[in-house]
Amino acid sequence: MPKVLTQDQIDFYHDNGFVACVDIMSEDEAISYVKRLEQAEQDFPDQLGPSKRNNAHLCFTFLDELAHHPRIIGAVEDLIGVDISLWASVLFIKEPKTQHFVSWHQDATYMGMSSNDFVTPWLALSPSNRNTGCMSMIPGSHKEHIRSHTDTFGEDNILTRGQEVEGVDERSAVDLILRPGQMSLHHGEIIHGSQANLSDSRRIGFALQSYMSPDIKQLEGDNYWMDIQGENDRGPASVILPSPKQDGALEAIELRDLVDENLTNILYKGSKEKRVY
Ligand SMILES: O=C(O)CCC(=O)C(=O)O
Repeated sequence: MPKVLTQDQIDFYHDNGFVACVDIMSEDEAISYVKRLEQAEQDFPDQLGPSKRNNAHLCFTFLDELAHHPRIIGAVEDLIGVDISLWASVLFIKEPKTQHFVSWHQDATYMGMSSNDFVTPWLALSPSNRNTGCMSMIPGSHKEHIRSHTDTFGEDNILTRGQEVEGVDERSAVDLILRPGQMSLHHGEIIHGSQANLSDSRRIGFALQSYMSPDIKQLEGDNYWMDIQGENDRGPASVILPSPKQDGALEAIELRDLVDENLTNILYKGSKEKRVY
């Protein structure tokens, strides 16, 4: 019996490569997380700015809480089974009335995994809709394997390399409209992207990128994982990352810097250019 998703939602994910509008928390609770984010941004401006949005769950307790949230993990378990580790996280924040967008891409392209059958929950902490720049998915594209990507390094493109799949038939795109506290889940090979935030408020999404079962191995770089639940023997060369005990502790910041450096080496492998996110 599934824990959080319905059988229809599970079937929809496998057929289409995503599922949306999964209720995780109330809107008020989502707003309380935004308040904690804003407080942390004030207290630790160097640790949460645009160039420091990867793996912030390793130094901020409210993000670690989300990484272990029972409803998020329950939904992930419904899709990939009981043994679950987390590879990385990204805070996708689009400031009001900015041109920042995410080009059509497949997450797994540069992650260097032995299999791309993994899942990314994306939790909306603010309204995510066409006006604020929600994600859009190309249904079924996770069944086509990895397509060739061009690195654009476009100024307003907030993906690492600005990598882009060409020739996407946008007419089939589905916009994922979420209220604060709702989540979508997407497959490592689905083609997706997002447009600019035209609204007067921030669009804040927390992507847990990605949860994987232990049979999926990291083939590039060093092996850093956070154990979430179940049996996750990842071999002697892997480092199991601890949860932060308090916000912005020096030890946790140093560890996160190490993990981010490794992530950069993996995501920019073979690239001539490197950006700071
Ligand atoms: O937040 C966005 O607009 C894009 C996020 C994304 O591409 C992802 O979570 O894989």
